[in-house]
Amino acid sequence: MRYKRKVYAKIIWMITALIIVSVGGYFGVDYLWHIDSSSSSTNPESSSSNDSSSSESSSSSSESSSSESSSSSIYTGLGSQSNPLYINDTSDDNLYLYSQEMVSEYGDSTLLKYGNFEILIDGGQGNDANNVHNMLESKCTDGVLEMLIATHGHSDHVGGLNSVGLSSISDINYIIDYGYVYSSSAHSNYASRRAYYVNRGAEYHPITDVMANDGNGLPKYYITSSLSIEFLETECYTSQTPDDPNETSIAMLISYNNVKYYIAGDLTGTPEQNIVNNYRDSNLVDDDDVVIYKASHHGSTSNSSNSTRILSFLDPDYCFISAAITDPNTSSSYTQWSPQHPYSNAVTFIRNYTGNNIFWNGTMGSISICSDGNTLTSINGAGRTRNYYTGSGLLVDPASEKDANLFSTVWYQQSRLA
Ligand SMILES: [Ca+2]
Ligand SMILES: [Zn+2]
Repeated sequence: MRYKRKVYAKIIWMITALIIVSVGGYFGVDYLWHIDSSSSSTNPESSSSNDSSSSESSSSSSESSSSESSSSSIYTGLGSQSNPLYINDTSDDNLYLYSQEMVSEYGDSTLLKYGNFEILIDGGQGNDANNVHNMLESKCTDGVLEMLIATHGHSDHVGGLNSVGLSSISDINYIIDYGYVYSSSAHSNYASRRAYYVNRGAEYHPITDVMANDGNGLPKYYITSSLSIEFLETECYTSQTPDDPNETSIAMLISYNNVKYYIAGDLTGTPEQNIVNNYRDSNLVDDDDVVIYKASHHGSTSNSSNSTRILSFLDPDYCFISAAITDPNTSSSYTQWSPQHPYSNAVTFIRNYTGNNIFWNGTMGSISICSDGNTLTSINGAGRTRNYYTGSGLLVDPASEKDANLFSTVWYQQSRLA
């Protein structure tokens, strides 16, 4: 009797389930399609028809994501000079660069913003993820990051590109990175975020594909006809896990008319030399350009970073440095003088070109640089959030140094002139 009742119950349950599945399935097709299209990443055209040749589907994914999200960027083209990616949808023609203050010894996270077009280059260490999140939430207000670039696999560059750092970002249009697998939790966390955004429609290109110029990513994207980002051939990009990830750092030049930004992660001397050789006869930089140089490798000279070869080629007018300041009273193994970044000799090399126009987010806090395409119009700090003390133990007021160049800071007087 009990057995029979069980069988009846089973049969009734199976019939009920069948009805639910078939009715749900009927509506489910429509329902799922709406999820896809409203998530602003999957192209409804290519998913519902068979016209998806790879180039068509990849190009339309960025268009669909932008057109469906009311406040996001307006895309018109594919990134060539005559058909640039973006029409500025604001009246603000300034290009802003933000270098996020780092709390974890060293690290690097830079955001460029033109209208609603944002490019994030690296995300600092995992401990800086919340700071990176705050920067993105306040600057990338449409929640769509047009371009994410991860220069190399080290944790002080990809650690903050995790679910915390990117939590305000709903979609990314282009992801360009080092492309190899690096054995660390920072890399794994970043790779899973990358997969998440690719699944939502991001167009992803490892730098080796970009430089092969075979249609899988462009070596030079025009954002507008006068604003571009060019990936530089260092001859050190690789798809294999490298011995020295620093050497594989993606190097790039962002050009806004005659204002040029050189940003190259932790690049070392050999690829710097290769850049000089490869672009010596080009018009990559001209004499009358205003050149803003991000000190490579947090202002280190290990493995000949920030060599006079690259500096004499670029002839920078301004330099910014990303590394955390260290309290002189700390007992940290990362001591307050050398090897505190920036190194003395790197600063000396760079100063030969920039004069006193060297700015460090360790003393200034997060740095904002504004350009109108002709000149650098302002450079300011938000004021550091880390405490720094004089040798006699007095707190140095962050506000007193937020706009100061490196040479006029207490840190420089104490650690480099003492
Ligand atoms: Ca945006
Ligand atoms: Zn680094």
